[in-house]
Amino acid sequence: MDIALLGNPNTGKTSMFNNLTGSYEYVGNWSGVTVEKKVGIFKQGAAKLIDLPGVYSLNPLSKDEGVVTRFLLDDPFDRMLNIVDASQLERNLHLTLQLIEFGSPLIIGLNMIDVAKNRGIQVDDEKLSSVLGVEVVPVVARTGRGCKDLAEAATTPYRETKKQFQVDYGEEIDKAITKLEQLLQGESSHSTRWLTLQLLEGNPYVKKYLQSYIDIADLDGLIHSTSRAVLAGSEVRTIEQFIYKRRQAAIGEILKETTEVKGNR
Ligand code: GDP
Ligand code: K
Ligand code: MG
Repeated sequence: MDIALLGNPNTGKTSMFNNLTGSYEYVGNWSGVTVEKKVGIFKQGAAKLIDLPGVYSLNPLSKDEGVVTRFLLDDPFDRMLNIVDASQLERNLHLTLQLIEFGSPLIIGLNMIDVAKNRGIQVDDEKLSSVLGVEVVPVVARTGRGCKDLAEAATTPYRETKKQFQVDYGEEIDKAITKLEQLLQGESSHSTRWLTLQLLEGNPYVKKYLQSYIDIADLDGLIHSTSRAVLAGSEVRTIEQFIYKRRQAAIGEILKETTEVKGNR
């Protein structure tokens, strides 16, 4: 089983990688960039853990960050392990929502719960799990607390039981998803919802990928017509901003249900 390790920068991915894996199978660079590629073998069992660069969003700001989208598009893997910083949940969930949209089996390692606690932030991991429809395991990667449970959960064959959280992006984006579905004619195995959102956000790797199936004029037409419709009567100026704000609003709702901040911070 191949498991992709994903998360924002500085959330404890490397600490977790070292906790979960014993030996390295392969060390090299990701193609086209000088970012080290690390693949580790789980201490128990034969599953592989693939370390990926830390990113705040899948729409890359640099070639290094593009490694993540290219990996999701091109490399086969079985599931995603998203390391989330419990003390920075609001920021971290932007990536998590995009991973949910991608649609591969997902498990969350809710890390830094010690830091969160010290700041008076209490995250209800069970509630977070039920709201997102994703398994959540609380951990402290620095001390190893919970890491065995996470290893076990991550390597246990996946059963899809819960309905996963869906951001409401509104009618115009839903129309764009339907339109892209028509243009693709079943050619891609990736989630059309995810492809549409990344295309509209300006992810260049997703656009390039879609160009292997769809004429660029049709893709640009879809982007422009959706932008025009979405931005009419809206205070935001770009469709990327529009999508960001919708995710932000959804995250606000998620936090309301799952997080409590006590005392002075
Ligand atoms: P990465 O950038 O996601 O690979 O994160 P690192 O594994 O390099 O961790 C960033 C910093 O956070 C390091 O100083 C770690 O020791 C620390 N760290 C990682 N996990 C935890 C945790 O659960 N609690 C605390 N207090 N610190 C952590
Ligand atoms: K780091
Ligand atoms: Mg790291």
